[in-house]
Formats: sequence, C-alpha cells, structure tokens
Amino acid sequence: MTKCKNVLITGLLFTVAMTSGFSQQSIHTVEIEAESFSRQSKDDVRKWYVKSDPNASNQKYIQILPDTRVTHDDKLIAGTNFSNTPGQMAIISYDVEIPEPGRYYVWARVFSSGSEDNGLHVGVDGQWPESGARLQWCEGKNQWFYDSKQRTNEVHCGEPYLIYLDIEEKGMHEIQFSMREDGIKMDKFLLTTNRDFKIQN
Ligand SMILES: [Ca+2]
Ligand SMILES: [Ca+2]
Repeated sequence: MTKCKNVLITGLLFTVAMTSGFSQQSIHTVEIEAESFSRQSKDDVRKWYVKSDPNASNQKYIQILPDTRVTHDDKLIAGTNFSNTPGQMAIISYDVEIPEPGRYYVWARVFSSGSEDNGLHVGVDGQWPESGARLQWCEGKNQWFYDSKQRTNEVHCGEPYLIYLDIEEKGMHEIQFSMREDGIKMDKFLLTTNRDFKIQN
C-alpha cells in the first residue's frame, strides 16, 4: 500500500434544492480531482501515477502504468494488462464526505486514445457492485471526456444510467476505482444523485 502525500480532498460540493409540486427533493453532486487520492492498494502489477497536462483540471491527472496493451493486436493478459473483475488490480481510493444517503451516479473524465485504455471499475468501502463494473468510454477520443456508461453484452460502447453506487449512510466513505484496462487516464470524477445529470464536454 502506498500513501499519497496530498490526502486533502479538493472536491466541490453542490447542493441544489428543487421544488416540484408539493414535494421537495435535493440534488447532491460531489466532484473530486482524481490526483487527490488518499491511498492505493493491489498496486504491485499496475499502479496509478500522477501526471501533468495543461488541459486537465488542476493541470494534473492519473494514469495506470505500465501500458502493455495499446492496440487490439497486443496480447490480452488477464491479471496483468486487463482485469474484468472489479477490485482486483490498481485500486485507488478517495475519502469522500457524502452529504445524504442515496443513489449516486458516477461520472469520470477520462482521456482515451484507443480501444484498450477506456475501461474502469468503481466501488465503495471495499464493495464492488455490478452497477460499478465496466465503465466504458467510446466517444471523445483523444480529448478529456466526461461520461457515465456501462459496457454490457448488448452494447460494448456502454449504456447510460447503469453506473451508480447506492450509499446508505451519510458521512465519510471510501470511493474506489480499479483497473479494467491499463493505460487509462482519469482527470476527475463526480458523484451525483441526479439521474439525468448532463455535462458539456
Ligand atoms: Ca492498455
Ligand atoms: Ca485533475
């Protein structure tokens, strides 16, 4: 286990109260810089590294290295450059204050240049639910691109609304990402209770 010096979470917290009819509903969105992680684990084969890019938020991002499967022709080696099972490789963790219990949809801003660097998993407090497996980015190649889609058997490029974490208690939680494909780059991510959240890329 390695520890990042900067354990400060620089996330932004937005709380918007919306009134509709007689009921009142609050939307919570928490955004976190990927480089502000708290710790890593299962990082002996693949590990996240902090890198610089003037086009990244806070001018920094993180990447899983080494990247030995760059194109489809490179050999896929499960447990080395690929992990279809969440929570097995290159786990990176964030201590995040969750304002209210609820279903939090997860979006992440990723830079993908090919088809073998665009997969990731997300979990919470050591749990890796099916709704956090196989985040996939097909759109927005060679640019920073926010998306929230799950790769499914039917749609390999991913379906919206399927990536979320159900968090039952407010307070501090450990939000975690783990490797699906090496070489992936992540700038920041956000959790939102708004199922219909959209963002301009
Ligand atoms: Ca790769
Ligand atoms: Ca960043």
